[in-house]
Amino acid sequence: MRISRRLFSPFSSLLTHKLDYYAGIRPSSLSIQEYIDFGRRETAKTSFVFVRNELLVRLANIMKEMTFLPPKLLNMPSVAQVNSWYCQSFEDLLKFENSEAEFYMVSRFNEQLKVILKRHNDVVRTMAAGLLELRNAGGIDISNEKAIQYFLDRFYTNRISKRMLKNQHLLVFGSNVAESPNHIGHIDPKCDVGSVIRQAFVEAQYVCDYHYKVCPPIEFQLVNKRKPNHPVTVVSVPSHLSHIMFELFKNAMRATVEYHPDWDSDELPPVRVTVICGKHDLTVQVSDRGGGFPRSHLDRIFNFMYSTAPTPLLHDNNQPAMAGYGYGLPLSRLYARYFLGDLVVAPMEGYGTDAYVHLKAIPVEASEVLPIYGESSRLRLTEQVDTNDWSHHLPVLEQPSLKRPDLQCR
Ligand code: W6P
Repeated sequence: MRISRRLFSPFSSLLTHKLDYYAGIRPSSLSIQEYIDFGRRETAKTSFVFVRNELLVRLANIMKEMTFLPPKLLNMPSVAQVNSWYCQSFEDLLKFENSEAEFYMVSRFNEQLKVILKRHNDVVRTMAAGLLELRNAGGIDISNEKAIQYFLDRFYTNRISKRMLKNQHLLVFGSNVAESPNHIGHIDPKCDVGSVIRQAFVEAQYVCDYHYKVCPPIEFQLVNKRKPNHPVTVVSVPSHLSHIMFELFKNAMRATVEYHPDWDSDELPPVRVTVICGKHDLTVQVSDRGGGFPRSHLDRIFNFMYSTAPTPLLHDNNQPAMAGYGYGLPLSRLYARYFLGDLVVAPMEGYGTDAYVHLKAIPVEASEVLPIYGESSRLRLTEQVDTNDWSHHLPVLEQPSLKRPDLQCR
C-alpha cells in the first residue's frame, strides 16, 4: 500500500480508484481468428469502444503488478520513468472513457494512440537501464531476481499485446496503412513461412558478415504435411515470426563462427532449417554446429537480468549488435508464447544446438496468452516461495556478472 501511494503520488484518488476498477477486470484474450473477424466485421466506432476499454484493462492489470515489484527496483530512475509513462497513458485513455463514438472523437482517440505508441517506444531499453541501475547499486539477490524475471515476462507480454491491439485498430480502422491489401492489420492470413524465414536469414547474414567477415550458409527444408508439395502458409503475424527467426539465426551463426575460428564461409557447417507444418503445429527447427553449451546454462539465455549487458554493445554506424548482447532470446520466446506457441532451445554440449519454434497452425487455436493481475500474481511477486523439496544440491547461482553474457562454452 505504502509503495502504491508513493508511486501514484501524482495520481488523484479518482485515478487510483479507476486503476483498481480496471485492474479488477480480466483482460479478454483474442485468438488470431477473432482478430481477423473483428477486422472484417467491426467498424471504426465499435473498435474504438472495444479497444478503449480493453487497453484500460490491460494497462491497469500490469500497472497493479508493477506496484508489487521490490521497492529498490521501483526507485531506480529509469523504472520510475517507465512507470510515469504508464501513469500518463492511463490518464490519457481515461479521458475517452465516457466519450460518444463519434467520428471526430474516434479520430482524436486514434491520434492519442499514436502518441502513446511513440511514448512507449523505448520501454524495453529503459527497463533494461533500470535493471543495470539496480545492479550497480548492488541491489540484486537471487530471491528478487526470480520475482523480477516473473514480472518482466508478464510485463513484456502485456506490452506486446497492447501494441498488437493499438496497431490492429490503427491499421484496420485508422489512417495507418497495412503492409499489403491482403493483410488484416499486422496479420497475414496467408503468411508464406518459407519466405519470412529466408528473409530473416539474409538479414542475420548481413549482420554476421559485418561482424565476423564470414557467415555459415543455410540449408533449408520445408515440408507441408497438411497439403504435400504446397508452400507452407499460416495465419500469423509476420513481424513476430521474423523477429524470432532473426534472433535465432544470429545466435546460431555466432556460435558456428566462434566455434570454428579462421574458417571460411564455405567451410563452415551450415545452419540447418527444417520447417514442418502439421495439422495443429507449425515447427521450425534451427540446428547449428556451434559447439552447444552445458544444459546448466539454459536458464541464463532466457534470463533478463543475465542478458543485461552493462553497455549495450551496439555497433558503430548504427549497425545492429550481434547475438547475445540483449533481450533477443527472452523476448523472442515471449513473442512465440504470445499466441500459444513456444521457443525451445536444446543444446548438445560439444557439438551444437537445436532451437525449435512452435506456432499454432490453426487460427482459432492461436489465442493470446495474457497476464492477469490477482492474488496469485501478487503472491508470486512478493512472497519468497523458494521450495526446497528435491534432494539434489541446488545450483549456486552466479550473480549476473558484469562481463557480457557468454553463451558459448567450449
Ligand atoms: C548456441 C546458443 C544458441 C541460442 C539460441 C539458438 C541457437 C544457439 N546456438 O550456441
